[in-house]
Amino acid sequence: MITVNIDGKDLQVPENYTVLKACREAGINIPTLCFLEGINEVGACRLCLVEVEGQRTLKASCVLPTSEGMVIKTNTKRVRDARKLNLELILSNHNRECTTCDRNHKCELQRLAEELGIRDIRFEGAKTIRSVDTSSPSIVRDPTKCILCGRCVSVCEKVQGVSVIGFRDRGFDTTVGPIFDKGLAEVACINCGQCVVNCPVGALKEKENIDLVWEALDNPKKHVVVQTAPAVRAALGEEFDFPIGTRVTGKMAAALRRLGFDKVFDTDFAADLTIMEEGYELLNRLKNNGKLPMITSCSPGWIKYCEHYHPEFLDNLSTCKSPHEMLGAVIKTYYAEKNGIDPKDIFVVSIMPCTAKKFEAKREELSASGYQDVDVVLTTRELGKMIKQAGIDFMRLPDEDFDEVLGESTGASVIFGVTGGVMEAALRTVAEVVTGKKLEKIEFEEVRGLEGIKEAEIPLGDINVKLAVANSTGCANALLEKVKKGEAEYHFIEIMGCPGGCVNGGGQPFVSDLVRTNENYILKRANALYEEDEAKVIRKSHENPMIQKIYEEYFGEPNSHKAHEILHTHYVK
Ligand code: HC0
Ligand code: SF4
Repeated sequence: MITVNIDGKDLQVPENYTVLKACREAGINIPTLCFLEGINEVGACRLCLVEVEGQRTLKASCVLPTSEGMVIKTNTKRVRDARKLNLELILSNHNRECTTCDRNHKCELQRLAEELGIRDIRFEGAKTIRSVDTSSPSIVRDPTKCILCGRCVSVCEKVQGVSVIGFRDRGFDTTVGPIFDKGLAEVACINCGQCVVNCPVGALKEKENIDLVWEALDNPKKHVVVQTAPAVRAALGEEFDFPIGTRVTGKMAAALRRLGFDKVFDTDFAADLTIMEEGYELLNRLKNNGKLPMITSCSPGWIKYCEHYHPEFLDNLSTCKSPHEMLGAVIKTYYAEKNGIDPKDIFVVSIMPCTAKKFEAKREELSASGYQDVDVVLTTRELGKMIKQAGIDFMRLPDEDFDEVLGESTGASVIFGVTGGVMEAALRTVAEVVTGKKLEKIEFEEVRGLEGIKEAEIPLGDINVKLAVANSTGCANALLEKVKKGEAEYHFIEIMGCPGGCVNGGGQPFVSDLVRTNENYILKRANALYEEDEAKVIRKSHENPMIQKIYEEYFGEPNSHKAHEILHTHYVK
């Protein structure tokens, strides 16, 4: 530990602390725009300036290491004036149409302009003129709002291992985007949206599809069915100022009913169905010398990553469709037949924490009934907007249940939304199927936690099954390289495209850098899902009575011919 003096007070901090970290620990909120801990520590925005005794110039605290006896001043006139000037310069080249901006009230630049007391912008100069990139089915990029902080570039490269966006041109013409001014759809972007959730301003956002859903709801000929992903319930409340980690499952179901959906179903039901299909697929591969390791296939960002960057692993992917696609397919086949509705009149909306699901839903092969399994995907943020547009007072809604039959789910399915959850859910079922005995303990702590890569060995009957779990495509890449080089061997791997899993998906509510300093928001959302699992009466997918019923009535058994036709897919190299 070393001692530093911040604004007249001594503070002990570890030797590797930056001045910014020390100040934040001292309870001083230094303004930042480009900083993202461990990911983008570049000192680009120059808002975190401080005065250091003995130094002539002001220093960017985010990249300044602390040293013994350092005397730091964070609130002098010189510091305040310099920060304000730098913020005005950023604002002078920023498209300030705040009232129509997607990030109105959720913009870190807007908040800092208010906090630093900006009332005039003295330098109204030329503005960067670039066209808005709407080529991607998932993400819209508006360079006129970009502040060149580099957060998206760093996340895409360092966390996701993708690197399809970077700084282009020089000086005043500098911009961020794909190479040669291409659109995001023309490069190998995986649509994960991690650039979006880490953008401090409105330069990156999801492709909004709310109007398509209003149109379907207003069409009396359409039977409009909605389903919600596991991770949405752990974060939707944040859009209505509930504390991070508040579970709002019941209010969400109530809000969807009030929005006018004919049926409110739960993707969790299909997560249970996935466990049946994927669990039996794993057992088949283990018994019959099938391709191993088998790798989960529910995260569409990861699937696109695999197609572009690791096509040699495509045969390792489970052939299961992702749960929401399975549910879409079940709605337009089983449910349509049972209720005498023509699938052409059914409109399926998926509420997902994910931007990549917008792309996934458009894949032509995902159309078991002859029509797309899922018609429109909205993010958690878009659902929040719809609820506000409808004037629904979310806080005061009662808790309601999902609709029968496709709303029934278990604790196993809800933890799909956090890294390790699909693996744990699969183990709960596969272990009981293999041994024929009830598990004494159904929690598999080995695969819990937010580390990028987790490994475990679990005895299942007479084999020790070797498992690995990776979250973020960057970590998936590291894991797969080890497998390729023969340095590691597994039977089953879970991969989720986003760091932490879907709870931190690209479609989830924005969490500012400042809030992240004080709260582990990913862990809080994850814990909300583990709490929901614990609160469920049935916690294993194969014990879901509605899953048993759908096999009896429709599919016969897991991996049957009919199940393959409706619930599975294929990958093209
Ligand atoms: Fe996920 Fe899913 S768990 S990918 O992370 O498997 O997006 O929440 O909906 O489909 O169930 C996201 C979350 C899902 C799917 C499920 C899976
Ligand atoms: Fe990179 Fe993902 Fe953003 Fe595409 S969506 S640019 S892959 S971070």
